[in-house]
Amino acid sequence: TEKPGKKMKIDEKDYLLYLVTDERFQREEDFLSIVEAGLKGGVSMVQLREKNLSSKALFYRAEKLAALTSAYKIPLIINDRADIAMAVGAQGVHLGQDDLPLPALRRMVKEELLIGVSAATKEEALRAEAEGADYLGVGALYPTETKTNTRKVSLEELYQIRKAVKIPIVGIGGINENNVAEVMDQEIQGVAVVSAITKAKDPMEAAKKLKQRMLQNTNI
Ligand code: TZP
Ligand code: MG
Repeated sequence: TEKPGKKMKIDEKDYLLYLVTDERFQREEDFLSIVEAGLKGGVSMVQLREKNLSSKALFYRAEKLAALTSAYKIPLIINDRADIAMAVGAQGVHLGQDDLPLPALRRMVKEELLIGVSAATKEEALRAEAEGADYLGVGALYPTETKTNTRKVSLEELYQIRKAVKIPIVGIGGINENNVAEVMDQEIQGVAVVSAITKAKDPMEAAKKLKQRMLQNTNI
């Protein structure tokens, strides 16, 4: 097992099925057990994304999640909060376009954390890559109830972004078992989902099904 706080080696394959949490959209069941079911079903990376917790509550949530993901040897990314990522020994932090500028954050965290960036245009993608982002989340590819104020990215635009940068890309926004194959057809490294797993009756089966549909895709 990797020691918490030690930078985990991230492989392109780790981006395949990226589970993003959002407690508002989870069934009335223990948060950690849903994530664990996802991990058992083949989730390869996890992001803690909680917008309504105090710093203290978020820290404790992150600490528990870090224990779980490190037991499964799966990278953990914390949305917005590099301080919490460092404090719990997570592997990375994820930034939106309105969060701290990447160069400023990089000066603080050096190479201790991966930095992922959300991008919805080729310009944003190219800038993030030039500034040293480790991966990109690109979307929203489909309508989603999980996030308001999303920007629409078409599959064609996703493909153009894929051609423009070299760093790994995960698609996001309304991805489910019915559309995951056409998303992977854009030659990206993986998909990030919230509701397709966390709102499923059986999160482990949902993760398995997504993975199965992705692996039927000959690009991977
Ligand atoms: N960023 C763009 S769309 C989105 C985020 C966080 C929400 C994705 O959630 P879902 O439930 O997989 O559509
Ligand atoms: Mg953010």
